[in-house]
Amino acid sequence: MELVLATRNKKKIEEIARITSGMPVSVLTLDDFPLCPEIEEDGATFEENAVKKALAVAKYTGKPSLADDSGLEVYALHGAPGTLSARYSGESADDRRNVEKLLFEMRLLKEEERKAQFVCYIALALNEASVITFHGHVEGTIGTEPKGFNGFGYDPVFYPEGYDRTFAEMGAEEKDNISHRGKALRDFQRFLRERIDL
Ligand code: ITT
Repeated sequence: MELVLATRNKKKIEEIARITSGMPVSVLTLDDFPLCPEIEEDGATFEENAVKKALAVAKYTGKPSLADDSGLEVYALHGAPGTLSARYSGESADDRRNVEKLLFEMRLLKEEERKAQFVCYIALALNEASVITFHGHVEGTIGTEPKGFNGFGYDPVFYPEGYDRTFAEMGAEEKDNISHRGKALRDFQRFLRERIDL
């Protein structure tokens, strides 16, 4: 089955390609469709945004599409940065600025107030009208300074529950085994095995 990944985030593409490498799918990206228009992520939830991206790309390409909408929710910040995770620090947001802003917003919080979760929604649009979603999450704690250089986004400050290393201090396989994205994609894999005649 050919699948177009409805994302322009290179790090996500790396993770999705890695986790789906044993599955019977061949992955195309938006680089294969350079004129595909930008999709505005204006949904109130991760699920809405993932569905919107997958349907738009399936419609444009005429092929099944897989979208990922994900982010970090800090409970003491009422779920922020949430669906705004990629753009948390504003117009010129990048991973470093987003982490800096997060640490600043959390500077007065004690250890027990630093709980958070990573959430990932994967939407599979089989065509422009039919879509299925899968999701995964992982609980953890936000550190007080960045640690490690692997991964992307908020990985350097996220300590998954039960570990004393951040996601950015872990190898790819170790993160995939416990991450929100790994869980959602393994759910997607079970669906493929059970429901689609490959
Ligand atoms: P696309 O919409 O093109 O897929 P994006 O980066 O804009 O790319 P999102 O709107 O889903 O994607 O935002 C996801 C953000 O959440 C991402 O930029 C990171 O800041 C954060 N994030 C999601 N998964 C993460 C992970 O595994 N590790 C660290 N940060 C993550």
